[in-house]
Formats: sequence, C-alpha cells, structure tokens
Amino acid sequence: MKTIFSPLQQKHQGQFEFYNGAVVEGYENTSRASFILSRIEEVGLGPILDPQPQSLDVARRIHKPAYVDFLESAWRLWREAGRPGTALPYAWPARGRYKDIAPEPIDALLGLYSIDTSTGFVEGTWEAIKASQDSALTAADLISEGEQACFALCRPPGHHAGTDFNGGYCFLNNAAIAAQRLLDAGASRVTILDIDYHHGNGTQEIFYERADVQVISLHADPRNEYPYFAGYADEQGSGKGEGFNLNIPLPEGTDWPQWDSALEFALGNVRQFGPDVVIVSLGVDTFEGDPISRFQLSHRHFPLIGGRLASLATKTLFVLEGGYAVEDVGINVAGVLSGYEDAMRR
Ligand code: OKP
Ligand code: ZN
Repeated sequence: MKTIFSPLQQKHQGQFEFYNGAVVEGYENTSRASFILSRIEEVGLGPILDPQPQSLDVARRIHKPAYVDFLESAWRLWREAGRPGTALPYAWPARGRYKDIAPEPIDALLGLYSIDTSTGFVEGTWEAIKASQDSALTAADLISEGEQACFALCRPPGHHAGTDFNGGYCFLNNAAIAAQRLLDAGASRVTILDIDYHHGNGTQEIFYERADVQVISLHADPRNEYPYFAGYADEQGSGKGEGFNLNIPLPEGTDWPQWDSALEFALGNVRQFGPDVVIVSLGVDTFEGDPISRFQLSHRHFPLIGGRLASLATKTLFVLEGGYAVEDVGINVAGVLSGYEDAMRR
C-alpha cells in the first residue's frame, strides 16, 4: 500500500493549546507523523510518496470559500496585529445575536471560524494544512486510477472541521475533500467510516443533507467527551440525507469486544449502502495508552481492525485523524494498514 505524505505537513509545529486550565504544547505534534513514517518503513508497508500539487477548488466546495481564505490568511493577520505565540481565539459569536455582522479584527475571525481553543495557527500552519489536503487528494486520485487501497498520512487531521469552522486540531476536512474528489472522478457513492475515538462532527455537518456520502462514526459518547455538542445516536441526517448519517456512541472504558461489535454493526450498514469506495477516518486514539482518551484497545487489536475492513472487499482510502500516544501511534496505524493488506492477500 502506498503512503502519501509531504514534509511540508511538519511545518505546523510548536503550537500551544489550553488543557486543564493551562497552556500546554499541542498534543497534535510532528512526532506523530515521524513515528508513523518510521514504522511504515520498518514493516515494509510500501513506498512513501510526496503528494501532487493540488488546487483548492474542491476545498472551496466542501468548505465556505471565505473560511478557506481565512485559513490562508490567519497567521499573517495575527502577525500584522503584532501578536507573538500561537493564534488562538478567545471570543465567539454571541448567543441570540439578531443581526449578521462582520467584524474584521483577527480575534473576531478566530472566534467566528472555530468551535474551540485547540486549533491554533503558527507560522507554517497554512502550508501544512494545504499539504495535508494535497496528500488526501493525491491518495484519492490513486484510488480512482485503480489502486485497491491507499494511506493519506494527513496531519493536521480533518474530521472536526466543518463547512466554516476549525476545531479539534482540524482545519480542512481531508476525508470530506477526498470523498468529493472520488465522486467527481465517477464514484456514485462513498462511505466515510470514522473510527477515531472522537465523533467526526465536521464530516457529519458537511454531508448531513446528502445521500451520496454515507457518514458513520464510532466514538466516545459526546455526553462526556469532546466534541460534546454532536455525535448523538438520533442525529441521522436530514432532507435528502435522512438515514445516511449513523452515530454509534460508546461508553467510557469501551474494550475490544464491545468496540468490535459496534464496528460489525457499522460494517453491516456500509454493505447495505454499497459504496464504490470506503474512506476510513483512521484515528488510533482508541488505544488504551492514549493520553487524552478512555477506550481500552491494545496493540494486538489494530491489525484485527484492518482485517475487518478488508472483509468489505471495497476500495479503501485510509485518511489519518487522531492518536496521541506518539510512540504507539506508529505501531497502531501500521497495524491497521498491514492487517488490511494481510487479509486482502488471503
Ligand atoms: C482530535 B481528534 C483540550 C483538550 C483537547 C480536543 C480533542 C481533539 C481530538 N485542549 N480536546 O479527533 O483526535
Ligand atoms: Zn480523536
């Protein structure tokens, strides 16, 4: 299996976030990608290739063009305002506001276009965001051109980013952009199966009223876990999209048997939908050692996940999302991917 990754993605580096009331170094850091790359080489998964340069045309259809413009200019505006450090928001649109207003200060824009304080900008952030979506698009094109499976090593990740908001370390929704690209290339239906520990609220929001992209997410119950305000089981899509969004919230401490049976349920729904391509939003923060998560999967379970996914016998695009136990992230991501390859060879 080919891996697509650009070193430019590592330019998003040294950012800070709030955690337990303190400012700490971002959990979503460069060593995550480094550990994944070296493990992929170690297990001989396949070549690691640079993405092809891509335009922002698809991103501007999935997201609001003004939001993409904001991402591109945020750091420059922050610097022009004379600010040091990481560009983070501290004010959001007021509740119950009665008119649309468009304040211009960077502080207003940071709040307007975000849902939390974990998604800061530093000097290289835009280049990394852009390169990360280039990796997703390039991997999608390889699938359209005939590859059975491909891995887009996307960081920053994407599944919390919606049409006009960033959040949860995510800026552009790489998986959503890849899905649109696959449809543009002729796929009639695409499933995004999100197995990250956190609910993919951005992906849900983007496709909520669409029937051509099925969105399924297995995640920690939002009643007690980020993103809190989305990811409930009764969110099933609306309008034409009614019935094409499936949330499977799971309790704190979920272990392999419980997680695996939720996955089997999800896979039954994928089979019913019959997609041309499955995009796996691949987070490995379900790992028992993850510093910000509370599920109980062990190293040995990740190859089994790959095997389950292979049983769909559908073209599969893996797009990286979360996973923060940095040294284990490589083992677990490569575990899923080689578990998939092994099962496909059988
Ligand atoms: C991103 B992904 C407060 C805690 C951080 C954000 C979690 C983002 C997870 N700074 N909460 O889905 O792995
Ligand atoms: Zn996550």
